Amino acid sequence: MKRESVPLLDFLKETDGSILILTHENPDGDALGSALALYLFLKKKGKDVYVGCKDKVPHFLDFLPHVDEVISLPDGKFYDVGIIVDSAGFYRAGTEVNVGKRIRIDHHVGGEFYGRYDYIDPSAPATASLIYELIAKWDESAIDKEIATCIYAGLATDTGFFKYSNTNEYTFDLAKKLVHYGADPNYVYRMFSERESLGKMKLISKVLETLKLYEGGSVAGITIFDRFFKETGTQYSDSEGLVNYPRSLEGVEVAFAMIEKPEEGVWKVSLRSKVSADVSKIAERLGGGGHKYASGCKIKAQNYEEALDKLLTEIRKQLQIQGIGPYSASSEKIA
Ligand SMILES: [Mn+2]
Repeated sequence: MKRESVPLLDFLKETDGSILILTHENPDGDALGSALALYLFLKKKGKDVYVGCKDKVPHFLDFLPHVDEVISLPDGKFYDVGIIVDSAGFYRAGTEVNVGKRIRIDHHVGGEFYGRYDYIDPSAPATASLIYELIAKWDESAIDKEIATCIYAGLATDTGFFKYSNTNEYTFDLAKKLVHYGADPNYVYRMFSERESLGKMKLISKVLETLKLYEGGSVAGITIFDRFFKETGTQYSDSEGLVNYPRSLEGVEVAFAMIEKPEEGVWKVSLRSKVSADVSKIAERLGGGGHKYASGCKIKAQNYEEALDKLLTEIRKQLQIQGIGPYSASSEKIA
């Protein structure tokens, strides 16, 4: 379902109440980039606006302009309006949210709806691109280097720095505009991808030891046990992006990462597809959601084996429904 930006635009122009912009827990570049871009813009427009998140800003995003203004939620305050970005619903905030009107800006398929001010477009490469559209319709001249950098960071990270299937003419067109307004592609890439710690490298090494193939090589997965974080002095946010290792194997169509979360008693699962599998269907059947190529869910189980079994059962089901076998370059048609 596609929702228009105009009702939201009119609402934001008129409102004089307090506005809290918030992201999902464990924010990624698109979530925080989108939230900060909208926050900086609305501040310029004289709005009483705040930006918040349950988790501490992760190291790989601490270069974003004005991250020190991100409020740690819950903060016990009431806001007239809450705008959640890049999330299928307010439940994704992972914390109590005390707001009057609820609004969602997002590019995920499905999820919760809060009314006519929601701005949702699953065809958008990133939530950040929706933020751009919203701002451009209001006052494009307000886009400065800081706002452009935040939007660019969201667009770049959600497209895997312009290589995933959501990379198209529009994506480059928008990137060009953002660079024109002052975003520096090399700076954003270096800040995001080339500031790893030695601990993170040791974590990757441990995680790669768990790499396994299933279903004749069309499925690959890694497991991140909680003890790995302790052994390497890393934390949960360091697991971001590791699912791309199993995806990079030849022949793999569905890749997954299972992350142990003992404090919640669940296994957090990240799912990725390479060409044709729709991993959002797998995630949805396990109580999660996302996009065709990138989705996630949480699995409750007595132990690791049970969680893995639940996951593999749903992956197998989806591959059967779609009639997908091991993928190779020669089987990919160039249309
Ligand atoms: Mn996104």
